[in-house]
Amino acid sequence: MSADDKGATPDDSKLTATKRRWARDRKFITGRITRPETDRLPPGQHLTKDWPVLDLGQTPSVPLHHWRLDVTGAVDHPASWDWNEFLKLPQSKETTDIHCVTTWSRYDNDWKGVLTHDLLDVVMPKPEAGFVTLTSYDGYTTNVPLDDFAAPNAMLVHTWQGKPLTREHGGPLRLVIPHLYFWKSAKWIQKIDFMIADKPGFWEVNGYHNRGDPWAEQRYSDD
Ligand SMILES: Nc1nc2c(c(=O)[nH]1)N[C@H]1C(S)=C(S)[C@@H](COP(=O)(O)O)O[C@H]1N2
Ligand SMILES: [Mo]
Repeated sequence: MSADDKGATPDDSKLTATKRRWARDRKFITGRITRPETDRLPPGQHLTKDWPVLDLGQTPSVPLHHWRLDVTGAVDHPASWDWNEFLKLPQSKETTDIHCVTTWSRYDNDWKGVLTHDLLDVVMPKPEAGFVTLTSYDGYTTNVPLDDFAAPNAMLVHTWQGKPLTREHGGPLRLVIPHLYFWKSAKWIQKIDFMIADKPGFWEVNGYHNRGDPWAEQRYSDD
């Protein structure tokens, strides 16, 4: 991480306070229930052609020669890959849509990277693993059920529209889980921890839904 990234704890920012208030007021909820099979655009979303940047006020800089991805927890084969080792995993392409809880969606993003499926084949989660916690180089965390992490089109991406993923969008490597709201797609990913018990991440303890299905409008937690 670069010098300007050190020190600040992300959770007292203005943006976080605003989003906490949105959760309390249940902003953007339409109450319509739809399905991905029939409705490409989830309820309460609008399309955007550009790609907005959202973060907690920090853009960590991780030089490739310092970069590592750790895979820990309830797996048969824990891993700690450097960049070259990571690129030796099977590489795939996917084209998927983005749905952000702040109501923008962006269609047809061309990604390249490693399918979570292919990662799971290498590390082999133990039968008791049911959840995954993602930790990022900016200190961000988010949690997903293992079944969502293992979705056929979920992937760890390093390339968008044929170009290296920019730093502001989470380069060198971020997660993309297309069927959940985009806050689950951790940028600047550093660690993938396989868990027996679920552990809510940053937005999940700040009023956001634990799962985040856009078609069911799972924007905020129920309490
Ligand atoms: N490490 C990290 N990942 C993150 C975030 C973050 O602040 N830090 N923000 C999340 C949120 S709320 C959204 S909407 C998307 C934004 O990704 P983008 O900036 O590429 O659009 O990243 C998600 N992943
Ligand atoms: Mo977001």
